[in-house]
Amino acid sequence: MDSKKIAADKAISFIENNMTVGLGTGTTAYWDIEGIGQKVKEGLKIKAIATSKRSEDQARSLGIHIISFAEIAQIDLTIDGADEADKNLNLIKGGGGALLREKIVASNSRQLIIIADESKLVKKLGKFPLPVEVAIFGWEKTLEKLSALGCTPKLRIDKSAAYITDNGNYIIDCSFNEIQDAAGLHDAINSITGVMDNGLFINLATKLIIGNEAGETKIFYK
Ligand code: A5P
Repeated sequence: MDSKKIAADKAISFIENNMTVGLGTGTTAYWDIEGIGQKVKEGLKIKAIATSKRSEDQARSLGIHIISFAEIAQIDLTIDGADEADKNLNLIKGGGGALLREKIVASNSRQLIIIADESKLVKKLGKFPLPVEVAIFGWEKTLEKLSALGCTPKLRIDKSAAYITDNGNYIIDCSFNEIQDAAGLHDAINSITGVMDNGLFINLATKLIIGNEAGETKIFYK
């Protein structure tokens, strides 16, 4: 069984009729959107906000009603993946390049359920290079300032050109190996002019659902 789908199916069981739901991005969130599409066909009534153009396209193709922030007060529940998660539910996200929209959606959600396979659960965050979304203008100087925080920064490349986010920015992937003070690092990175946001999600997730190949799930609560 696909562990990512197992986790996604469990998360979908927390969706109720008439909720506004945030849709994540990535190969795990893919299963969440597929599953929600199926429930909508069976009669579930929800409105959704997507964290990327590709998730929005997938959702629309399944008949999920997509709305904008202008139409709602708050999102009831967002389901999204992660690149790393610890047991305190702090995360690294942005491997798929959608971190800024993901964080905007997450920070406007009453609940954020993170779904993942077992490989994403770590003792300490940082092995996965931390994605940082930066303005294209002056990115070389922003990279130097990120480097001064003790990482090896690398401009993300996609098919031999710089990767451009849905928001028209670059991503710099920062290898720290091990992050000691995730909250402090989050704030230090975001205080650099030219940085839009970084992939550390601190105190945002309310549940972490880990799926495994045997079809079981383990849930960690905040
Ligand atoms: C997208 O920008 C990310 O934050 C994803 O949620 C994260 O990279 C996990 O992706 P996968 O589910 O594809 O591993």
